Amino acid sequence: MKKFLLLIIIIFSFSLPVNAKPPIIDLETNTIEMLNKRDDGGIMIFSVDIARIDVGESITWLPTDKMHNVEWKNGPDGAELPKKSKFSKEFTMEFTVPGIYVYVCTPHVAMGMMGIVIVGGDTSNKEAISNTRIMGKSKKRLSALLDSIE
Ligand SMILES: [Cu+2]
Repeated sequence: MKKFLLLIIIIFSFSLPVNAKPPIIDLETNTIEMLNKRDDGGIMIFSVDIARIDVGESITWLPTDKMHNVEWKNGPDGAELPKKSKFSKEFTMEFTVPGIYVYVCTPHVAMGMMGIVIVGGDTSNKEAISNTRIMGKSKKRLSALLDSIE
């Protein structure tokens, strides 16, 4: 069963745009970097596309490259979404409500700089998240990421 899932993940990774990383990543360090360029060639991009964490865990976004931030666009009902973080500053958020969250980088949203967080393995708000109002390339990227978490 695990091998089958892995195969599905691999197939979905290849169906994504060339500059997208394999989309499902378990966080080991609970940090996500804000980058001008990623190892796979993607530009203006977060180091992790889909972060999976448990309820009660935190994620820290690191300003590895400058002039990026984290702006929350959507989350599960009952979740409090903080206001956008300051440019070039570290930002930490604790996740207490399970579900899918979506965020962007304010100045680079049109270039596709966005990411999602799945808390507690709960994807029940996937449809609501797919209706998130979000600009430019980030809209397409959001659908691709959501498709990969079927
Ligand atoms: Cu940015």
